Amino acid sequence: MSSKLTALNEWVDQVATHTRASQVSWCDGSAAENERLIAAMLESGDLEKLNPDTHPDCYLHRSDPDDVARVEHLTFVCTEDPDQAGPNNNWMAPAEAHALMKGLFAGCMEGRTLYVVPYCMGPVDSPLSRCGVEITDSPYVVVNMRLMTRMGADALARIENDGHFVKGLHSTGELDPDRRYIMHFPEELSIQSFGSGYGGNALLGKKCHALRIASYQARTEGWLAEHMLIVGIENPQGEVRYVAGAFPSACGKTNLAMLIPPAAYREAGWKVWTVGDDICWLHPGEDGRLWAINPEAGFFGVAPGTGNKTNPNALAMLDCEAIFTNVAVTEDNQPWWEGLDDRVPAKDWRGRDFDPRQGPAAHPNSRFTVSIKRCPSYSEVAESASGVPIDAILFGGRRAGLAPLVLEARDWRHGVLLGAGMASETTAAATGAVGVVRRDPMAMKPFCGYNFGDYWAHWLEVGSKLSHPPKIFQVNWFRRDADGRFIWPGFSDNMRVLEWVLDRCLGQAQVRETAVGGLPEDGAINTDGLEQHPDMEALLEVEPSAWLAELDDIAAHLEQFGGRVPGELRQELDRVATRLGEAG
Ligand code: GTP
Ligand code: SPV
Ligand code: MN
Repeated sequence: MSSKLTALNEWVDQVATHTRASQVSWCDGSAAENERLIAAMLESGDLEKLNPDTHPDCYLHRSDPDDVARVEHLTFVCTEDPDQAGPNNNWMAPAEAHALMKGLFAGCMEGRTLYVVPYCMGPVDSPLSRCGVEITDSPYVVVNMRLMTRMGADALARIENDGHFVKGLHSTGELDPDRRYIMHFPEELSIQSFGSGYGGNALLGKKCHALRIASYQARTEGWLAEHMLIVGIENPQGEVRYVAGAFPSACGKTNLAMLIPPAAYREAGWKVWTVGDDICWLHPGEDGRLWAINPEAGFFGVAPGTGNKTNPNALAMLDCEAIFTNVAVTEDNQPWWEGLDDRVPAKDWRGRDFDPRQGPAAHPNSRFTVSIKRCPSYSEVAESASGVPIDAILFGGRRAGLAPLVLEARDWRHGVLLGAGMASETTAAATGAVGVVRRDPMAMKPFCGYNFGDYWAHWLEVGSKLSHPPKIFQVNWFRRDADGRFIWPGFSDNMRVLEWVLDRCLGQAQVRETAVGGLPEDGAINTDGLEQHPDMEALLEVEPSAWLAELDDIAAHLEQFGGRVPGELRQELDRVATRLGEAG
């Protein structure tokens, strides 16, 4: 190994000694290595083979029933100064966190193999990409990282070139929820995760590196690391425009990223191109626009609700070379989840005979892992070193009331306020109560690696550098009627909102200015061909008294961040409140 990799080798040796790993295995990302790992996991029971006729090379993993989602209360940002982490994060002093983790990791890999997983977030040849190395004792993590990132030999070569990388240390430990911590040390560019084998807790390239650590780095380097999908919309003239969208976990990013336009749109020549479904790194370009790359190479997507009507592109990519975590299976061993079809599954996510009295068959946060290249709408530009230029940014939440289907920000500063003021109903993506409205600014509440006050200031700062900033919109696909039914059809019909958004970017579609932002004029959202005519009045309703109360609540939320909240943001909030008061 070259001298440039000395630091890496020393770290691996040190960890192997401390954890008393029986073997060290450097992962090259090859197909042969993947096959060996899968064979071993079939042997150990970590994986089960799914029906090879219907789902060749697909596997099921059943996680520990107490380890099924991200654990926000056990996730920490450990900076010297607690104000650096901010009230939006759990904080622990670095020395204390290191001592705690050292104790947990001591001897934890005895009898186990330590895998060294070099990975690159973003195209290996892009200056915008960043590398890391995850040490893990979980072969499940290795095979998932191979699908989710550019993992192996190419990444290692880039690390050798760069001379630096983010250090991630992971062990599943005993999967004891009382001995589980996800620690971030942004000042050291390192992560330590113990006691969970699940998704965002264990695949350290994803939320830990590409969001928490990257957002911290991005702040000092002048860019943004965001919880956003990236989608390209091609119009009948063949022009492609790119939209980025921040929606909280399990609020529709994957679905919007690969939507199939309604029939009339397809016939007219509209196409949708998938660039990314979860994470987006945004860089101001020399042309004054904002350019985006997807640092990931695969999807770790929500299974429930994925069906032929809602997301046919996802189904098409899931019939080969996919890993399913905590889904149910049918009699003939096909993966199954609620919303897939009307078959009755044989076994639930825990492997028990399915009994509806014991709850849903698939865990509500059951997921699939698959390479982005298997997506029928995959866009080659996902490999572009410079990324794609963004025309519009969407901030979306899951809100039964209040938030209209779509709302246009007056300008960047107002858009930052819309993002900072986001709230959404909690979902099964994290442990804890589901369906509770909470503030989730920019969909980054669980993922921002530093103080939200500084983060909003940074958003304003980035915007001030753009001569052609994207237009910002708020969207809500989840408004409900008095009976609790969604009043917007959603999924492919979200194309109708995207069309209006893109027309607005060209200054074309009709808008009605209101105190809280721009709403589509009557008839400006195309509803032709919908089976049921949606109640557009209800979807676009902005109720002044409810909004005044909301603005008060947003103001109280901002106050938690005290002096770190940029004055401009407070002034913007006052302006909106004043306009609303005058209008009322
Ligand atoms: P993470 O991977 O957790 O970050 O989530 P995500 O934002 O990618 O969410 P995803 O697209 O997987 O959607 C989560 C759930 O919302 C699924 O059950 C979807 O079926 C459902 N969903 C997505 N889009 C819509 C929509 O437009 N309308 C409705 N009613 N449900 C939707
Ligand atoms: C999310 O919870 O937002 C996810 C899944 O995308 S995880 O990788 O577990 O964070
Ligand atoms: Mn996510």
